[in-house]
Amino acid sequence: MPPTSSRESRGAGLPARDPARTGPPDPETCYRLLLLIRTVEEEIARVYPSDVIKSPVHLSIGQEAVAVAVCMALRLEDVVFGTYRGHAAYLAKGGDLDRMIAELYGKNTGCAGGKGGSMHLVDVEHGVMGTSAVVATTIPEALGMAMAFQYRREPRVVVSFFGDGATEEGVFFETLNVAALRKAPLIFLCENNSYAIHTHLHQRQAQSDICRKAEAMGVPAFRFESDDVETVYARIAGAAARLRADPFAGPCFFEAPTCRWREHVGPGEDFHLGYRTADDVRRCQANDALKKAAGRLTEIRRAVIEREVLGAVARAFERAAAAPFPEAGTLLDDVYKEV
Ligand SMILES: Cc1ncc(C[n+]2csc(CCOP(=O)(O)OP(=O)(O)O)c2C)c(N)n1
Ligand SMILES: [Mg+2]
Repeated sequence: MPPTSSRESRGAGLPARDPARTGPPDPETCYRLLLLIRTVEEEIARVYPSDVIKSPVHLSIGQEAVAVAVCMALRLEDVVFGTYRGHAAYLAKGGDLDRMIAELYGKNTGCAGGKGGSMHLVDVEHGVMGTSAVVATTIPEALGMAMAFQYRREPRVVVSFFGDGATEEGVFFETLNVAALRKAPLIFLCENNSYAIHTHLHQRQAQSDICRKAEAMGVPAFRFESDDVETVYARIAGAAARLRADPFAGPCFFEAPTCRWREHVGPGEDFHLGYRTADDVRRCQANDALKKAAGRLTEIRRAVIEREVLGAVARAFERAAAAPFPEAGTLLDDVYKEV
């Protein structure tokens, strides 16, 4: 059954968001989420060299806008599946901040008990069904959940986030095919940052129009021109409303252009590798969604939100540092889900 709470908790003392809200994106919520994700990831990057974080980290600095726009159009009872670059989707969907940072620290208060790390985030209560280190693996899982909602006639939407690289996996095509056949209430969301590790899309795909691949499998597809929050939000809110109204309305596919500012994995930059230049990234930075969102608020409101977010992030890192590691005897716990 869907969660029953009427207010969505944001964890770590951040104010609740009304999950039933479907109007235009609220500029304060938008700024708060973008700032939260950016601040968390910059703090991860800052502390990473000290080795307190026990897992690889794939930062989404620069990519936050898509996850924020999509998740703002979702309700608490809707769910998302993501990738190892999943901090943004987890936080934007309302995943608990303290439990995420504790997970990165490998602590037993972490959202996966400290055993999953950055690539395996989960917060079922807030509709974050899981992220995975293995490219494309959560795409069929998302379809399974969408088919369950459809079978039970629950007006709930599933979003499957994945990168452009995931569209090269066989399971991507298989999942789109079955989703189209079954008319599943599923939104496929490709965050196209042009790269799989260090290789550009055009060096990997002879036919690199990703929307055409989706359409070839029978899934209507739409490519956003940019990661503008308002535009993405409006389209996704419309798609989600359609799927809630009719769980047999069928899947849809969106491709959103985005830009990863940091290296593929780790806290730094990687321009020395030569696959792209600092100028390429500077061009993306000129369109920073966080700066644009800040510009929509008064200085006073901005200052209030900044204090709130910075305080919550600092507390989350302090709590993670102070929490205990899991007991050795719990190593094999939670390997299988008892049903
Ligand atoms: C099945 C599988 N193959 C290869 C890898 C190695 N790998 C890790 S990330 C990655 C690139 C994926 O790129 P994309 O889907 O565009 O996501 P991005 O990292 O750009 O967010 C690859 C090939 C993997 N983790 N899983
Ligand atoms: Mg990519």
